[in-house]
Amino acid sequence: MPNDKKENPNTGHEKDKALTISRRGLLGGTAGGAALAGLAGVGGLTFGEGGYLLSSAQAAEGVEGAVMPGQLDEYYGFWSSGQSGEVRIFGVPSMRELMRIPVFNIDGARGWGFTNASKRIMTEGLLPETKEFLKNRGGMFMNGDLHHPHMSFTDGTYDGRYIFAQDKANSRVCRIRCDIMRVDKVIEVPNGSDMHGLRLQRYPRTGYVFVNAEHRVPMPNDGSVLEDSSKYKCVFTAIDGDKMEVAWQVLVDGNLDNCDADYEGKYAFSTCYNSEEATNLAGMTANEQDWAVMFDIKAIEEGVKKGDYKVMNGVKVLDGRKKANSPYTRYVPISSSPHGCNMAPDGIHLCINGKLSPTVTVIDVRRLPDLFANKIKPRDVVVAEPELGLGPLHTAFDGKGNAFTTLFIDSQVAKWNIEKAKQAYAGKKVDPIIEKLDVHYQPGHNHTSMGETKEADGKWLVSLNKFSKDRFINVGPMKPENDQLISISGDKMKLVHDGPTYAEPHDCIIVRRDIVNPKAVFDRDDPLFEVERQWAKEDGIILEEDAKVIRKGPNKVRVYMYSLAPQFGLEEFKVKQGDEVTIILTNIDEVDDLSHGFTLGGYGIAVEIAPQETVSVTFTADRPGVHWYYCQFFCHALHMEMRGRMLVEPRNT
Ligand code: K7E
Ligand code: CUA
Repeated sequence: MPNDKKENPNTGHEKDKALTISRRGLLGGTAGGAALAGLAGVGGLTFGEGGYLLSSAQAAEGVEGAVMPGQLDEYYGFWSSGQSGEVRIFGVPSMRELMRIPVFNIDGARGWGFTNASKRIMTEGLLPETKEFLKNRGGMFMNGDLHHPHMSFTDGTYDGRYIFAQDKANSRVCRIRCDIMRVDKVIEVPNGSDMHGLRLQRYPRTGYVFVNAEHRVPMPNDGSVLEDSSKYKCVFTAIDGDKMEVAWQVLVDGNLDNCDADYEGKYAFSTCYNSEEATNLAGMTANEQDWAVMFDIKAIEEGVKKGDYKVMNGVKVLDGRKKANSPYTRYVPISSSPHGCNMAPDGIHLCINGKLSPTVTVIDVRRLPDLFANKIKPRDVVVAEPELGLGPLHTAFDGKGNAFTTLFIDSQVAKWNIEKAKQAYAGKKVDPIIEKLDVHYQPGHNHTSMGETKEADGKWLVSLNKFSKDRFINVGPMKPENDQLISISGDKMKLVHDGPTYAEPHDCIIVRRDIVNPKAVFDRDDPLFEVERQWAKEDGIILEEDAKVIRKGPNKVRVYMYSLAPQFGLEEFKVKQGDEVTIILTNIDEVDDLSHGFTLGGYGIAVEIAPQETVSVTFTADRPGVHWYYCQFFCHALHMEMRGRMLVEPRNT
C-alpha cells in the first residue's frame, strides 16, 4: 500500500490509490460496499494461507475455541449489561462483542431515545402515574438495570423469535425482535417493585414471561403506608409475551429473587428470601429457613377463570400467600436466602442455589402434583442437596446429567453429577463433586451452550465473574468484569479465555447460530415505521423518492428526505423559529452494512438509519441560525460531504 501513494498535484497531499478507486466506483453509482472495502484499506496486514490474517492471534490457531480472523462463531451469545441497561450480542466461543442492542438506556449512536419510534416504545407501556411523574423529566427513564435476557421457546428449545429481559431499576420488561435485533415493546409491571428474576415458559411455547418483584412495597404505593412494613407486599407476575400485557399476578410471602419454569408448561418456580419480611439486613437474614415457591400454572389459570382475584391497577391479582392456604402456590423450605433457580434440561430436576448455605437443593418436579394435592410434605419434593462450597449462586447444565455451580465466595465453579447427588442424599457413600475449577474472580451467573433448553450440548460454559482484579492492565479504580470461557466437552474443564466486559453482565444465554437469522436490511413494510408510512400517505409523499418540506400548520412542519450514500435528499431546508419540526428519513441504500446517521448540530439529535429503514425525529426549532446536519456513520469515501443545512429563520423580531 505505501508504494501506491502518490503526490496529489492540487493539494500536495499524498493521495492513496484505494481512495481514488473507491471514489471512481462510487461517484458512478451506488457501489457503497465496494467503497467501504476500498476505504478500509487493509494496509499493514497480510493474508496467510486460507485467507487468515497473519497476526499475533495466529498463535491461537489450533487452540480450542480459537476463532481465527475470517472465521465465524458457532453460537450467538446474548449478554445482559446490568446497570448499563442494554443487551449485548457476543460471538461464542471467540467472546468477541459484536453488537449492542439499546433497551433501557439512551444511545446516541443508534438514536435510541431520540427517534419517535424509540420514544414511543419506551413510554407507551408505562403506568399513568409514571407518565405523570416523568412529565417534567423528559418523558422517559434514562436508566435501567437489565439482568436476565432469555430467548423465546417453542417445544423446550429456543425458537429465534424474541428476547425478553427485565429492568430492576424501573420495574419494566422489554421484548427484542430477533429478526432486526431491536426492541419493539417495553411495559412497566404494576403492583410490584423492581422486577428482577425473569424466565420464560418453555412449553408448548413462550407464552408466558415470568418475572419477580424483588422488593416488598405497599400496595398501592401512594404514601398512605410508609413505615409499617407488615403492609408491604410482593408479587409474581406472568406477562403474555405475544401481547406484552400482564396476564395475572400472584401475591406471595417474602421477597422473590430468581425464577424458572418447567419443560411441560405446568409449573413455575421462584427462590424466595426474607421470609421474615424485614426491611434491613439483620432482619432479612434472621430466619434459618426461606423458601422456593412453586406456582401451579393451570390452577392459577382456573382461578382467573373462576374470578378468584382482585383487580389492582388493572391487573388480576390472585392470593398465593402461605397463610391464604392457596391452591396456587406451595412453599418448599430452603436454607436462608437462596438465589439462583435453574431447571435442568432433563425436565426433571430443579436446582435451588443456596447462596448463604453451601448447598444446592434439587427438587424433582414430577413430585409437584402430589405436593399440590397435599399427599406429600413440602420437603418431600427434595431429592438431593449436595454441599458444593461457599456461595453457590447459579447452576448450568451440560445435558449429560452434570451440573456446574458458581461458588461466589470460593471463586470456583463446581462440576457435579445430579444422579450421584441423589444417591448421596439417599444415604449412599458417593461424592457427587467431579471437579472444581478456579475462576477469576467471584462468579455470579454461569451459562452453558444451549444449556437452558432440551438441546443442551455440553460444549461451552461461560462464567460471569464480578471481579477481574489482576487479570487485565489497570484502568483505574473501576475495573471491568471478567467473563471466562470454559470448555466442558472433555473430561476436565478447561479455561480458554478471559474476556473483560463493561458494567455489568449478570446473565447470558448461548444460542446455536442456526437458530438466529436476523435480516441484513429492513423490509419496507416493517411495523417499526408504520406511523411514518401513515404520515407519508397523508402528505402524499413517497418515502423512497421524495425530499420535501410540508408545512402542516403555522408552527408545524414535516421534512421528508431519503439518504443514499453519500447524499441526503435535501441539501438544505428552511423552518421558522419555534416550529415543531419532524424529520422523516428513509435510507434507500440496499447494501448490507450501509447504515447512515443523521446528527443535527447544536440540537442534541442523533439517529441511525439502517438500510431500507425509515426513522423520524421531532423537535422544536427554537435556536435560529444555520445548523448543519451530517451523516454520523462512516458510510462512503464522501461520508464527510454527506451533510446539509437546516436554516432556522427568526420569527418576527
Ligand atoms: Cu444472580 Cu440479578 Cu441473576 Cu446478578 S442475579 S449474579
Ligand atoms: Cu452516510 Cu456517512
